[in-house]
Amino acid sequence: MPRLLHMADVHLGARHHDLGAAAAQQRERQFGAFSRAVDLALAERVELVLIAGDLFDSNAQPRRSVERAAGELRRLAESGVHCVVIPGTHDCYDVGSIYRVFDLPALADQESGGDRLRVLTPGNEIAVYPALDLAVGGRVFETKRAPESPFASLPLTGAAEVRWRIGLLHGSLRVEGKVERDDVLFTEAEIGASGLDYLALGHWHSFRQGSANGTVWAYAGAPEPVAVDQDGAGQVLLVDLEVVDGRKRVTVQPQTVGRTRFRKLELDAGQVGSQDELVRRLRDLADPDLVLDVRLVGLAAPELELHDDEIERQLEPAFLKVRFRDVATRTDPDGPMPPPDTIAGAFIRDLEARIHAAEAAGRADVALEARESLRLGRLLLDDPQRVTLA
Ligand SMILES: [Mn+2]
Repeated sequence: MPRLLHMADVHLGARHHDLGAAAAQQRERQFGAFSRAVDLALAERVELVLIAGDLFDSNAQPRRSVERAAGELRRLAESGVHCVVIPGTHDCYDVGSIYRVFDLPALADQESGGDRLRVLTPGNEIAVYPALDLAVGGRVFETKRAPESPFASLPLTGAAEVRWRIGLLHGSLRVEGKVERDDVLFTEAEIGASGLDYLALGHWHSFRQGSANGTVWAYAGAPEPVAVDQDGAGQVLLVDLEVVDGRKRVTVQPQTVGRTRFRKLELDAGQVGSQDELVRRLRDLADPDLVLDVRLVGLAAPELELHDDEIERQLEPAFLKVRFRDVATRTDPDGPMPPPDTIAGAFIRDLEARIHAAEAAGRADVALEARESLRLGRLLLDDPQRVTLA
């Protein structure tokens, strides 16, 4: 019974403008996950690999990058593993498509004459594998934005006399109230009416699985997060097609190939004495694959002075990414509340009103800033020597 490996959204060659010097490193991490996905396909002896769009982050990639990706795909071809690639939205099949500029099957599969690697293109949207009793069908548009649902004329629905019918698409499943518009959009009802055994999807970067009227569908998600907030990424899928007691059964097993890990940490501000001490404690968790998200909560001593940006900069070399947010409440400075007709009293009332208004309006960022202003202002008014506004 056929075993498939389904991956999507590898986004090779992503620019990562936001990562600065770490951009090249993140591109290597993505390539590494792609390479481990190929390792997994070989180790698990899959018959067919499906790449459901956005293998490349854009259609403009240097030749050496395309050749390097083809080198990984060649490892599959040389081991007799078939592979079907469908263009996505980032690497869409427009006039300048990477799949028009480069002959990926020729680059990856010279030995067997380009037969083991197939790239679906308009009018060439079916790959049939008689030995596996299986066919793969997709829908490829010549524009990033599709003029219609891919199911409007998806091949395979009724075609090809094979046991296993597999769909391969890049686009969004419509979800009421959540996903109602996108470049390529289809509905669960369309999946349910397709008659497919399995629908391999790409576009969403987190793993997600479901079924509709007997068709099992899944988004593999990105093998390595493309951005450091994609904590549902990091996997590829092993898909087993079996017949058990005369009935078809499709089993999807997510397998981790990504290295990026995510950890959310809440620290009690009451346990933190100083910024230096805090940075030392967090440095103990040093891990170059970890995206660490720290929130300081609870009640902090009024004199605890923390600079979020500086803390992030100090910890940066020890982690893949660090986010630090101080949302702790400061205890009031000692002493009685100043009367309302003093500058301190008027200041406090004004800031407290702003905090309440911001919270009522759901503006957590504004409320946080006002709370910090209140804290610093109270310290300044209480003892100007304790705060330096450098
Ligand atoms: Mn994508």
